[in-house]
Amino acid sequence: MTHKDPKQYQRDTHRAADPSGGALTTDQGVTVDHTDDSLTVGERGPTLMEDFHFREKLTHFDHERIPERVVHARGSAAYGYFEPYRSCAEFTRAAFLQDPDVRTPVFVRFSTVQGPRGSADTVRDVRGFATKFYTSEGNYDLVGNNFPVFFIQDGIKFPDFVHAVKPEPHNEVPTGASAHDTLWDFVSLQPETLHTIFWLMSDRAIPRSFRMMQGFGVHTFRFVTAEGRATLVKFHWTPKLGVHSLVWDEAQEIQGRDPDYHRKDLWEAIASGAYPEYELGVQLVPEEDEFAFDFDLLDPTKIIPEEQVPVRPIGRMVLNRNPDNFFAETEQVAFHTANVVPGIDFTDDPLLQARNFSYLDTQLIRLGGPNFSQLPVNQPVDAVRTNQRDGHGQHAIHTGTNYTPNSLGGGCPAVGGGDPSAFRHLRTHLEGQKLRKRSASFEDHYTQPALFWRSMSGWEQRHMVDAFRFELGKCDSRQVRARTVDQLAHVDHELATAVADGLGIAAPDRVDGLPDPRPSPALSLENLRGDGSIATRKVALLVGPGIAADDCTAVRETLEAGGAVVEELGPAFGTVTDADGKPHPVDKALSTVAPVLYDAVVLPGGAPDDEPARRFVRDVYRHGKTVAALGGAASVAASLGLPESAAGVTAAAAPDEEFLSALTADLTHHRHWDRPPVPA
Ligand code: HDE
Repeated sequence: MTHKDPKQYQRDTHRAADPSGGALTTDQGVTVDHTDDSLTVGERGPTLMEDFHFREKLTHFDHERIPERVVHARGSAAYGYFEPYRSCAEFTRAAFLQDPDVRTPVFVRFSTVQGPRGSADTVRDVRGFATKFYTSEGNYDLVGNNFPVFFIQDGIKFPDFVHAVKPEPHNEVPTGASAHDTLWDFVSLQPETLHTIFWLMSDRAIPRSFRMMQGFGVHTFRFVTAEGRATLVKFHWTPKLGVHSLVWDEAQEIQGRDPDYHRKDLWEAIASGAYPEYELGVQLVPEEDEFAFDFDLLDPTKIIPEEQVPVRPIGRMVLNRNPDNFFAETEQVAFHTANVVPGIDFTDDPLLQARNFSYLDTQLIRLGGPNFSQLPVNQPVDAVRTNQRDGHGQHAIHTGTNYTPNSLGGGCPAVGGGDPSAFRHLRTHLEGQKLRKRSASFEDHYTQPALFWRSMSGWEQRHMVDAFRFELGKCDSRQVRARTVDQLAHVDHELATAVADGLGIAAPDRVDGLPDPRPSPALSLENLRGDGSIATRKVALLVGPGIAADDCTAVRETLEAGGAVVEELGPAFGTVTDADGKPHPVDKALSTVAPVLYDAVVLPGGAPDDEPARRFVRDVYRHGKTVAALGGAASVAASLGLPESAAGVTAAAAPDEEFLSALTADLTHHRHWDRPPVPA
């Protein structure tokens, strides 16, 4: 088995000199004797131009920033590997999809779309899920999102859409939010946005973790075999831990309590060895079946329901290494949809075609010139031999000729005419008139939003209605609100009426001939629960003076054995005195954390019964999370009015097996929606 990671070896060769044990130098390698005071004339005098260390230090600092990404500016990333389950030679010649014994290094960047680099993680937004595979045949970038569809059908509308969703131009408000007039104005006038808007109003837009969300290539791509046979393909990433979300109220609170919530979650999971894992699946459609669907496979606002074309698992990806330097790696990574390898090709999806232009273009301004592929994170692991030369940031010292054909350089680098590993664009027959016209096959904008809506469970639908009411309620324009409700009425009358009701608008008239699609159960979070493990779930144990230490130990041991992360929260850092008079360690002071940062709370016997503890338990319950109480603490839970019989609430005298397995099962369930409301 070849499990050496060539990307990690390559990174080592680029690492800056180890600062430990060495002296501070200038950029020229000259040792510096003093860096705290500038060179001046007398102690109070002006600074001298000849202070080259001062000038170099300030100049470099002045130039530290580069333009942030125009979209997907806020991101977090990790290295890892991909391995196929078996050879996919039947569908594609792509080298990284052939041998289950070969691991291909990857770099994955997750992101939000709307907000700037410093915006909060848990906003309602699409999440980017971009993967760079460093394959033996060059870099392959699968630049996807956590929704399988996109807001627009043709890339020429991208600047319009992004201008509408970004903060409004006059006052740069709101940051990291779609709840404002310009976005909904655009949506109400451009019904092709609706399907993706439905995903945006669903719980998919507020993931619990990057490790608990799906990823999709969105477009239909092509696989190509060694014989040149093509198959249409859609890519799906599915997390092993299942797909889980936050509650909107919780997501908003986390924006203040811990704006780096997803970034830290990814980092800490990898640092602790709980490596995030995703399965790669494909939906394959033979070329001859391209027109067998009641929508166009080139239309990126449509999914292929999984019940129609099942997802075949083809491999898995594990993220097992945090980057060493955020700027050098996470910020400077440059993805590009046109980075494909032999065996993977494009379709004529007009959004994909536009992306194939835009990603190269954007790197030129963002990374300052044409040599960004020489940056360590972007470098392929196979050899690069081009005739491209010079330009800003050229790091390579090229030798030999720089043109083709040549005889003086022995004809090198050779153009791989006969080389079977060369990339060859799929030969396709095309003819048509030059025109600007959307295909009639792209016209239906209402059936798939209806499909999505109908596929949601009761609680998912309730959350969507709340989300529509919230977002539209933040719009000042009455006509924008009314026009959007009108659009919803073309999808589902009940939904439109419920939203209208929340906005104080009259229920819309019934639209004739509403779409009537069959639901797709694969779309509901109810059916995406993953492997059922409790790994990395965060559980708070509330402790204080007189705590039953044995309860804490029993709960801790059981949950940690399942991979959960348990933190004991006390009145202050240090220790509390337990029921036996012994010091009991506290992991964190309650005042430094918040209930929204945990998946469950457990009250051991003797747990504090004060206002901060009660507020904590009430909030955990209110957000549908697991609550468990032991010994005397069970009466604390009861005194809060939490019904013992409510879903996800467990109380017992002692941490016996029944209690511990009920607690574990409740945690596995993630959230408990069908509960009586929180007592006043
Ligand atoms: Fe992007 N997109 N995009 N996009 N996109 C960028 O590239 C663009 C689209 C996606 O972590 C930019 O390097 C156009 C769909 C991700 O670095 C930019 C169109 C999907 C990322 C750009 C789309 C995506 C980007 C900004 C319509 C899901 C972050 C900085 C034609 C399948 C990658 C950059 C990272 C980033 C253009 C539509 C996903 C400007 C023109 C559809 C995950 O080039």
